[in-house]
Amino acid sequence: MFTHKPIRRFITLGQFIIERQTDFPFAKGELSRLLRDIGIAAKLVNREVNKAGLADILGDMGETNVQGEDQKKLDVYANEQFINALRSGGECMAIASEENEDLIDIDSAVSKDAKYVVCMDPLDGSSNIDVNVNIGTIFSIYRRPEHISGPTTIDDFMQKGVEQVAAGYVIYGSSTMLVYTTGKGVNGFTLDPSIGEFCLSHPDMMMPKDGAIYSLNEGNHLHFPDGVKKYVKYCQEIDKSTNRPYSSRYIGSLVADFHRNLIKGGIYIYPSTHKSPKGKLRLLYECNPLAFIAEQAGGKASDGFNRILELQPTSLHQRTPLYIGSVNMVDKAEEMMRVYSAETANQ
Ligand code: AHM
Ligand code: MG
Repeated sequence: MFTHKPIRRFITLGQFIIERQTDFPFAKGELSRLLRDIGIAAKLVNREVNKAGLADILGDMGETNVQGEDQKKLDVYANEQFINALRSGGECMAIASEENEDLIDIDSAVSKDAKYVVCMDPLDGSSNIDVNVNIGTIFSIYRRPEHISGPTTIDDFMQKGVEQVAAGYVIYGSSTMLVYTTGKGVNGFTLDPSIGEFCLSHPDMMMPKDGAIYSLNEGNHLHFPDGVKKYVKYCQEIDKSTNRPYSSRYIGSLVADFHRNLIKGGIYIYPSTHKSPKGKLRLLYECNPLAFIAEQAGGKASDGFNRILELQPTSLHQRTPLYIGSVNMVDKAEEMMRVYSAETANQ
């Protein structure tokens, strides 16, 4: 007798966003359209990332960004693609990008009723572009605060991470994935190149509460706070009951290190150092969005002492130390910071 195998149902990112729209009783589809626009830009950037070795797009542009770091051509391309997608989508009123010194106001007829602002790091891990190692995009979406009206100002962006309505990242790697949250769990979508769609591949992602991977730039060891030095030593000690020693893995692309730890369990640390008392990473573009995802997946994100999502931003390009990953590992690192580095808490 002829039997039919059940046809596996693919859920594309677009379908998923529409299905989940009902999670927001007051939403009229604006946030869904905004996420859709980000998904489209991600596909365009993915196309260029995949041929970066071939095209003239690879390499230094000979310019530096606002943080004084080398800007690669692909950074510029990604920045432009995301800005263009958000500008033409009509739901975004302003953008703050790691690559632009000032906020980008979207003042167009199509965006006149827009209510959302977007923070983004269009191409994270840029030092890995030339060497064919994973890079990513990180984004974060806020609604304009009720008490603010008139033209967009920096005040629209000075919201704590707890106010995010959505956040996500794209990882360009052996396969390209988009992972996002709207505060109702975390879902991951893998780009199927044959149909050009992100398809739901990792529903309801949860971060293991414990892990056996620690991830930080040990080249800076001498400059770490004592609490971090003690935590690294703890990771390296032998103790079978807690699976130690842990493995050290550091890709140098925050998105890639975070993504691995999200799936396998682990901790990523970019602490304050003597050279950079506020660390390297940016609160708005990198730390808040990943902290939102980490918490939604059952993980934790801290600056060593305080919850990342409760830090009050005071400037667009503000930096903060970051301890993020499996909850028990972040708890342990925080404990070491409290015991050995309490004096750095208020720096
Ligand atoms: P970027 O946004 O300019 O790429 O910088 C952020 C990156 C992170 O992705 C990565 O974890 C970190 O910087 C690596 O820095 P370092 O080389 O100091 O370890
Ligand atoms: Mg970055």
